Amino acid sequence: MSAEAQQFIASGVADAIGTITLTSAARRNALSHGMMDAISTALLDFQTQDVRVAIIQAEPGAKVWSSGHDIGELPVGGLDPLRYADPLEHTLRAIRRFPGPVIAKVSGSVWGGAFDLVLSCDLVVADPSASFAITPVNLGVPYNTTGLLHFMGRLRLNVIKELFFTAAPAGAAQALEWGIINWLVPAGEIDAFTGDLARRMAAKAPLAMAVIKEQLRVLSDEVPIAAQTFERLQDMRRMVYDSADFREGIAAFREKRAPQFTGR
Ligand code: LCV
Repeated sequence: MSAEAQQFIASGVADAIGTITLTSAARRNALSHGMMDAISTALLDFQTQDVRVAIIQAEPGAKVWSSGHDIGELPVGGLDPLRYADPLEHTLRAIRRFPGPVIAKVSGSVWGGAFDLVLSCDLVVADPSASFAITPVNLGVPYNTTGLLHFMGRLRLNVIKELFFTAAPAGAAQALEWGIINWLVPAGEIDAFTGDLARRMAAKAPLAMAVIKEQLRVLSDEVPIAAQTFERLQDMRRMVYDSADFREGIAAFREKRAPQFTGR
């Protein structure tokens, strides 16, 4: 792993199971371009080492699993903040296309784009300290349509709307009830539980597993919409990311104050 990547993650392989640990605690594991590139590269490296199952985790005892997209790297002033080529979107695609199960092992709080990353993993195992918040309305960000599809592929519409419209963290028990997580496990048992789950899947037929995962991705991600509809939605998103409210949301975070949104 490059010295650059080591600023953001640690990774290792044992018994055909690859583990990526987010280690940028000082910035609450914000999903910076550097961290996203490191995760995408680690997933590619796993494929050269016959890794069958991957686990993405924070460091033991982390209070924040990830604080989401690095707000300082969100482009302000006429550029789509969540465009297709954004490193975070590239990493989400890398997770969804990894030819084997990717498990998100979650302790601590998950924010914004990190929630999308967790839902892009195939399974989620969490301990009682976990919480999940999706936050575009805190910043005035026009979430991307592909990202909304990620949520629709996992959660009920009324739950998605409550999560997006309140930006309130869902605690671990609520996350289990809403289907955000597969398993809620005591903190002292989550490592053993997740390792056992990974080993059981790693022992199964990898070719069948990889093809079934890709079939499910295509069936859930590749939803056709009319070109005109997509362009209309993009125009609506452009109105949002060109708005004074978006600039205010970013400025308020930077100045550590509450935003004052005006609807313009
Ligand atoms: C840059 C950060 C971040 C960060 N970026 O520690 O979903 S969308 O559409 O909204 C999408 C665009 C997205 O994902 O947006 C990001 C959404 N994330 C958030 O809204 C969470 C922002 N962070 C926080 O609310 C707090 O940092 C939490 C509650 C996560 C942790 O609070 P805590 O008091 O433990 P600090 O806030 O003191 O953060 C420590 C340092 O990390 C920076 C933060 O600015 C601070 O840096 P300084 O010491 O230089 O002030 N930081 C945290 N999150 N997403 N930088």
